[in-house]
Amino acid sequence: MADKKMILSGDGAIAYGAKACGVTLGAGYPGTPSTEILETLTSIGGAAQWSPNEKVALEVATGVSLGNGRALVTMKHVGLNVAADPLFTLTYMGVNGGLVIVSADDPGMVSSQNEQDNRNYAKFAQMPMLEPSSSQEAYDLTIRAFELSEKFKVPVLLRMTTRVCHSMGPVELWKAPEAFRPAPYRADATTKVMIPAYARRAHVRLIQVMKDLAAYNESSDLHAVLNAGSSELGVLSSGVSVQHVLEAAPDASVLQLKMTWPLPMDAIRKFAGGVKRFVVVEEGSRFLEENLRAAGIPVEGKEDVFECGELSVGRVKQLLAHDTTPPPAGAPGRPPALCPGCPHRKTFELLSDLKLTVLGDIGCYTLGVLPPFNAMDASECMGASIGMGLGLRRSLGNTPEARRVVSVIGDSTFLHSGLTGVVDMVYNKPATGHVVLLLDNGTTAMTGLQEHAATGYHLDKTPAVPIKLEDVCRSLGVDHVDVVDPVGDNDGYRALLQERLASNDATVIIVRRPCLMQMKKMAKMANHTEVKK
Ligand SMILES: Cc1ncc(C[n+]2csc(CCOP(=O)(O)OP(=O)(O)O)c2C)c(N)n1
Repeated sequence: MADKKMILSGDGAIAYGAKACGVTLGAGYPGTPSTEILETLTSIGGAAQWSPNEKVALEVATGVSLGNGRALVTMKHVGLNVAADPLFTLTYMGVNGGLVIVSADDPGMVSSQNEQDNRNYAKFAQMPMLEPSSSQEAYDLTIRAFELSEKFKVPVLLRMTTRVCHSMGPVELWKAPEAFRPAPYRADATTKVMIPAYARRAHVRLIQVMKDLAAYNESSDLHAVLNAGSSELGVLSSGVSVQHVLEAAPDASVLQLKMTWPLPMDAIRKFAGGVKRFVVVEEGSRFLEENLRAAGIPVEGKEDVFECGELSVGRVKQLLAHDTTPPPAGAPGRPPALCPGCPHRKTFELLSDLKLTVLGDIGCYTLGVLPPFNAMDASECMGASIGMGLGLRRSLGNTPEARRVVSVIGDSTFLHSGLTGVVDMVYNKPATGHVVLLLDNGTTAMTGLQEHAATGYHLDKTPAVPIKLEDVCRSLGVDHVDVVDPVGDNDGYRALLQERLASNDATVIIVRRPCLMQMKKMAKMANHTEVKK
């Protein structure tokens, strides 16, 4: 019986599911399309925090689970690359309290620098994976993920994609069956300290656990024939693609997988044997197709063009017909741009005017690559601007070109993964030194104005001790740490940048001016507090 019915996004449904499980802590780092999960969790009274990056979030979650608490970890797909180091050993260690990792993938790159398919992480790191196709399933499978995690003592990957994260749908909020009661902490170094002697045993255990999970999946309700249509065409699918298939091929038999690793190979083989034509419809890489082939199940796959971008009803029709005609070009959209009045504009006007070589990073300021600025030479992943700048200076040697190289990074990105770049700048200083522009707008603007460790607030807006960026840089031994206001003292900014570029020193210029959108949000918050008083 449903406790309550609500219209929720997939992200919202995960938060409600975690709350229903009595989650001890949700930890994560913002990233589209995952950000709303923890924002919702905190808004409904769950404990949640922004960690400085995804690796730390997963490590904190590991500690929660060690202490028999339940932990939810959220991130966008590329965040799992950052968290991969603890992840690949966490699966060996196993969990005490349930630990669920949400990877929100972005096929089609609505807001990402690549469209990597994180289903491959489940196989690579050896952990079960669940894939909801709707908000209701996001809620149900979050609860199921905690259950599975505790039953099999492994972390569970809850793999989402943009459409499921952001689409709204009705959700029956049933109560998780067992109220969660944390048990007292008991240390067990033999399963939790991964020295080689213990890790070898743990690996053997993990292989058995994955076999047990495959057997569980075979006989569970986590796969179902949704539309026992004709035996002419049978389609295997998961996630949002299931919805597209039901609409694109209403006469087909459709086998939906909710647990997509380890796979229920016997059930799939049986389904495939009962239809004349057996096709896999999957967004992204050929994860299902290749694993089915490896298990000796003959299957029809897709043309290369369908490895890129999102699927849709129209594209699924094309995929099934092996039709690779590109869709007609839509009306040209308005290109994204820095907001009017954005303080980053002053920096990119300057960089463009001085014709500098700019190694950029990930944030609103990546838009400095576009007209009218055209002021960015490379941008790779969060934190990479500093290392790339140092490497380019090395490559260019003691030349005038080397002196033109600047790294540009935002405040949230700096705390996420820029700090170690500064350590390298001090430790392995290039012959011409280096200049880092740290654009401090007091927020994580790109993903919707989230707090971070230097803003002075937690995720739930309670006050926090702010990390002082200038103190951090000075403590690392940077030769010059300057703070400038790009709007109030634009001439001083230009003169300072030119002076530092001419030196052989290691420099961080903190370019400090609040994001206008953040100022609006803070004003609203202040008014709200006034009214409440
Ligand atoms: C590993 C990883 N995690 C999260 C993201 C999502 N993301 C893109 S930019 C960004 C931070 C932007 O904040 P900041 O550096 O302060 O720049 P701003 O947008 O405020 O100018 C985040 C969290 C990402 N691209 N990669």
